[in-house]
Amino acid sequence: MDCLFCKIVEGEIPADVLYQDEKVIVFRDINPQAPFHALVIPRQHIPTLNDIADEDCELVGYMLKIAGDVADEHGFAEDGYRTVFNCNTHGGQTVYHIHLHLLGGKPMGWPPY
Ligand code: IU
Repeated sequence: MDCLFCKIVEGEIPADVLYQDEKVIVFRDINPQAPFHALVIPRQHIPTLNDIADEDCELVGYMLKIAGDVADEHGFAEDGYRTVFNCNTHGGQTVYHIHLHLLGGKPMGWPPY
């Protein structure tokens, strides 16, 4: 499958990995939009949020839990952070393997445009 993030999962493309286990990998975004910007991805290939099946719900919740753990480990959980899932064109999704953006280290603006 020609999926960049599956290639990171398989170790075929290098990434700055911060955390990994049997379900997810967390790595630094190559084009950071905040002092801290990482992506939480499932090892399982799920193209978009629209493709999440009932049996994937626990995994997606786990991604959020891991994001909070990583924020805590990097010292910005208490100040706060932004998590984002982009979906399809209007959502700004460019890589079609779901990923949770974890941004921290500065106050975030709202709305996000
Ligand atoms: P998006 O939500 O699909 O737009 O986010 C994709 C992200 O993947 C984006 O922030 C890119 O900078 C990031 N990324 C990456 O970290 N490594 C890569 O090799 C590629 C994209 I291509």
